[in-house]
Amino acid sequence: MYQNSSKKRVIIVSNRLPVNVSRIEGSIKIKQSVGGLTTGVGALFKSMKNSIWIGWPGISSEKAGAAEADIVSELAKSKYKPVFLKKISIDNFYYGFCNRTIWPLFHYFARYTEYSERQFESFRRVNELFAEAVFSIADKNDVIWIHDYHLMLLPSLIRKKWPEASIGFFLHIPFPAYEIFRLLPQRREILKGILGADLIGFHTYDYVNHFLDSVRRILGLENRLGQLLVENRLIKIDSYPMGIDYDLFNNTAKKPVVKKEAGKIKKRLEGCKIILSIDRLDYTKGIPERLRCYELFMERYPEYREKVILIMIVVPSRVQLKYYQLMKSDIEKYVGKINGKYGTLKWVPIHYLYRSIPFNMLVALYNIADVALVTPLRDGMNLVAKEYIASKTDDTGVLICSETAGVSKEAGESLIVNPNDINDVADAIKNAFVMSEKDKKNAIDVMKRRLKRFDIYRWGSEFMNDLSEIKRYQSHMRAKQMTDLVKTQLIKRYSSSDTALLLLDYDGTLVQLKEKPDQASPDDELMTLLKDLISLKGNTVVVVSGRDRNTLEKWFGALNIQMIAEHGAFIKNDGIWEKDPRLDNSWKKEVLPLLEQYVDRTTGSFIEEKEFSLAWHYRMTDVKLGNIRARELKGALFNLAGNLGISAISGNKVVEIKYNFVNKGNASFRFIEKKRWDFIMAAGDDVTDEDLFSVLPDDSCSIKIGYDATKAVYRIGSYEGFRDFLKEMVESRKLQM
Ligand code: GDG
Repeated sequence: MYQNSSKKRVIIVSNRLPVNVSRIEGSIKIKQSVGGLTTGVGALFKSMKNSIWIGWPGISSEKAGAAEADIVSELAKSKYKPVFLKKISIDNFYYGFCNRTIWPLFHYFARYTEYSERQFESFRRVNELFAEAVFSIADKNDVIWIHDYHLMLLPSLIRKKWPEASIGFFLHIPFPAYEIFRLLPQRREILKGILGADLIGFHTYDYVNHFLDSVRRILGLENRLGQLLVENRLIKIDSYPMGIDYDLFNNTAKKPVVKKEAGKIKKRLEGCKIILSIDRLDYTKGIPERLRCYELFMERYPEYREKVILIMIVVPSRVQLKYYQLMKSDIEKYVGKINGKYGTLKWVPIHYLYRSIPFNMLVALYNIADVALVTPLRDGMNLVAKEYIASKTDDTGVLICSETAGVSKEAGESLIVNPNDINDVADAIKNAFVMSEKDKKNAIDVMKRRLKRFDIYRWGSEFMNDLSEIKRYQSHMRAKQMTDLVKTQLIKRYSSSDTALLLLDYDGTLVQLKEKPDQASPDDELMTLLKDLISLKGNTVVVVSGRDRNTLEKWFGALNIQMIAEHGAFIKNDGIWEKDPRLDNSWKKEVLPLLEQYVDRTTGSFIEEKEFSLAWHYRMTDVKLGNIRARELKGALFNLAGNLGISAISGNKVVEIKYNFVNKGNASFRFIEKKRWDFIMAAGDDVTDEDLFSVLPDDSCSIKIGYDATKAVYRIGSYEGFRDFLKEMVESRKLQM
């Protein structure tokens, strides 16, 4: 059963409500609608307490007319809140941007994709309408779960008004590869819209990776293990393969009335094996292509004629769109052609139904079908495949499934085909019929157990629990965030101290990180700030850097400042540079050739040779390749490292190699132990600064710049924020003097 650890009220928001409202001769008719989202989320919704579902009821405002109020109160009985749309919005938003732009593009049908600014405008306006509906019914403490591609701007619209809201977003269709997604003129707005959520879910890891790839290339945001920092808010992106209500299908299949129905159909088709095909009418489902495969199967394996029947159910969908009407007539012509070509007086190869069928009949068909032919050209998940398996009570039957449907990732035991390879599919049909009963049973049994475990309730619980987890993590992060109150207290402590030690990392802490290290030289503002800090009585300022001593000397040599260079290989103490006596360069000749190989293999990367360390920089490489190579390089260095006493550490787009004993912590300790300081502060932005934080006495003030995990006690989002803090420190101390 569905379990939500947070116990908060859940507001489900999707384009369509799970019901379809119509007005026939003045009276309101409410009918269950058909579709994957309705079936899956619908089951979950029923099991949620206090939940509300916001969506369009399938009727235009014009048609609803004076009955709008009645519809609202009728739907309220089922906890549905309708959002009424005018006909023009339905045309431009639903039949326009949603179904002429996003749907084809996200399913890799770039050639069917239309681009219209007017339709996008309508998309934006309808998303705003949905936002208003959310604000009118929800409150900030509710969990808001937004579904699917129609509402991709909604997460950020809600976030803008309610910065702390708990927002989940789930995409039911594929998220395409970057090369496809980039074709969309509004790609930035769409990504930013989705990123308003705290948790973003997809059916498969492929879609997760495609999304993260697009975010990285289009918005320049780097993820860390599926987590992204968006305007100081940590969000999570993960895969949640949607399940079904397993027990509902399995138990329904065992009901006497369903068994009776199944028996009747079987009797009518006696002597024939049944192949089942069920889809909404859509070009992504590959219905004409499937017919072509069945035709080839008839041609190639004539022994099966009169022994097999294809039951093809096509459920009407998006009938207003011209293309769908054409597709319907093409399918019907093709069915007629095959039936005419192979049919006999006693037998028709295809039983074709263009309508939706009652649930019990659907389950009866799943139950008796020898083969389910699920060969969409592209499908986010495909629940039909899962429902077929769950409805098997005698554990026999074969699923043939497209590799381009999300479900194939969880149905490894089925016959997986390339839906464009008609030979492959025709042969798979034949193989399904010659498969041993034992193999069929084994395959069905394994898939059934998996579906039972990861059912729709587990899917909902996992998504909701991860959403509350990420909210908890966000508030933990905020706890470290330096508040105005903490700032005031720290500055007070600092300004009343007689001796203060300030240990400051350079790149990313005092200046912005740049593509090339030599571009990050100190600007006038920073030089003034450092001079001010040094001039204050009792202050000792140490720049703790991984940079070489010559660069640091060039920049800061004229100031009365202490310095740590190359992570501690050199220390400038009271004006004199000292070198750690244990250092030598014997290891470099072993490591340099390896680094050179990585430079050759990774365009844009380069080696920086410092006196006692080496750094491989990859900030200017293709991000994905750079990250992969950095991991490989660390692996390759691992074997050398143990023998040579060196270690490779990852910094910000750099891998640094140096002796183990050289680190910012050991070097800084020389300054810490010099005297009894009244106030110690250390600030840094990357992993090498964690060594520094770990040697600080307990009452020190440690500040992490940025949002990665840290040992530091406080956090400031950016180097600019940290400079402001330093300026305040200077001002307050000046006042004390
Ligand atoms: C989208 C994504 C993703 C079908 N015919 C009848 C009927 N159905 C029900 C099935 C099933 C649902 O409709 C179809 O679900 P799918 O998953 O196959 O497809 P989409 O509607 O395109 O759904 C898809 C899904 O969202 C969920 O995330 O899997 O990839 O495109 O549940 O049982 N139900 C009844 N009569 C019918 O004739 N009663």
